[in-house]
Amino acid sequence: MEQHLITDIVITPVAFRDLPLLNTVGVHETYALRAIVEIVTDSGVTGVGETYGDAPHLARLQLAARSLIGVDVFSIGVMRLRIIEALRGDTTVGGHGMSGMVTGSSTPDRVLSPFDVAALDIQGKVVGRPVSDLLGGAVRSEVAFSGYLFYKWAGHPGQADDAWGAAIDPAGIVAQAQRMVTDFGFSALKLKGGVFEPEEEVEAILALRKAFPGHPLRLDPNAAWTVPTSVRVGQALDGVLEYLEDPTPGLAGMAAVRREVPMPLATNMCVVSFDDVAPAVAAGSVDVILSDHHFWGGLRRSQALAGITETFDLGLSMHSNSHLGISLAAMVHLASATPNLDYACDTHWPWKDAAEDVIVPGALGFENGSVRVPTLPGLGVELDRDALARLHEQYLACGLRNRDDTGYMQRIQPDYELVSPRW
Ligand code: GKR
Ligand code: MG
Repeated sequence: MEQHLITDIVITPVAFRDLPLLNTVGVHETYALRAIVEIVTDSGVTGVGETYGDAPHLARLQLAARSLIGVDVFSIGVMRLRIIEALRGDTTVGGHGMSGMVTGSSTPDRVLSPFDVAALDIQGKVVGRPVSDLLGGAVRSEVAFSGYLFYKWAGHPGQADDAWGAAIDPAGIVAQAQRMVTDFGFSALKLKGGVFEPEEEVEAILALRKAFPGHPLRLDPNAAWTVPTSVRVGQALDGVLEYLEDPTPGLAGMAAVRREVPMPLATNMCVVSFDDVAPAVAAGSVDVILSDHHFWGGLRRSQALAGITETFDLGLSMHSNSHLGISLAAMVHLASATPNLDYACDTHWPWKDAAEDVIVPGALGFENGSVRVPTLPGLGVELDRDALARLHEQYLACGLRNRDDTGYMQRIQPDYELVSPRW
């Protein structure tokens, strides 16, 4: 039996330009950080993965990488055990890549994720099959995504306006949605809320409903509301939302809201690891779990989550953060091979400058809001070494080492306070 033993792992932090997207903890900084993980085997095959680029996470990736040398890339179970062991003495904190919005996810799973993806990329190349086949086979040839709308400023303070311009009221959000639907063809829309008074965000959703009568709509304030506010918003949007995402903090709060609102509740904040699932089911906190292979331990463990949601008759959708093409490829393979993925997946893709990526252009594209599942062996994307070097230089030059939406906001508006729930 031929093995493919890991001989080298290279972790490269990169930065790509980001826009001033507002959320309930602040605003996106001028650059988003990611880490690109390359695994090399003794058979000369290379695989790639992508994850958060925050400094403490990079340190944990390095720790994990050292423990994986000599492991066969077909032994992802062994890789996981090695990573758990390598992180046992780790005392670093933070660096979850989410600016404080999600902190309870499992650290070993978050660290395992890019290695799992890179190992599957290699496995696919070795056997000559796409990653979707290794996950049980694609049940759909294209994966639908939702248009992810953000309140935003016209440009970063001190810089020229960006191409998207400002969106700080219902008219601005509708205009943004129109552009997204025209450019990408999305047939579902999600608004990142928790930024303005809840009533204003209800107005924005109602304006979207009027402008896009056939598009499923979602609203996600990242737990910015108390239980009574969440109930008020949920009832005001009866019949309008496909689901309401993380209106309020915690399993108990979500359960209380869920009893009083008519639409399903979804989460990527109160169920973020396998440990959270049983208490959430027992409390009746959510209807839909938003999976995310970046913190659920990679593609295989995300499939385990899909089995759990099926068992408990929960819905399954997919969360995103600012990301590059390797992550998009991984998301598409996973989604294609997950029969019970019931909703269009989230993606931050439109917010990225199309010219900035670490993969050779052309492998992934949006048509009618969907991405065709790559059919080449592995992930079906190729690392562009010049682009990787450029984005790494950008990382070194930009000076950012952690995602800090709140700190950036406070530099711009010194009286800005982090409050949860805010309304
Ligand atoms: O990019 O500001 C953002 C989002 O708020 C992101 O960080 C969240 O993790 O998209 C995410 C969500 O659905 O909560
Ligand atoms: Mg969310």
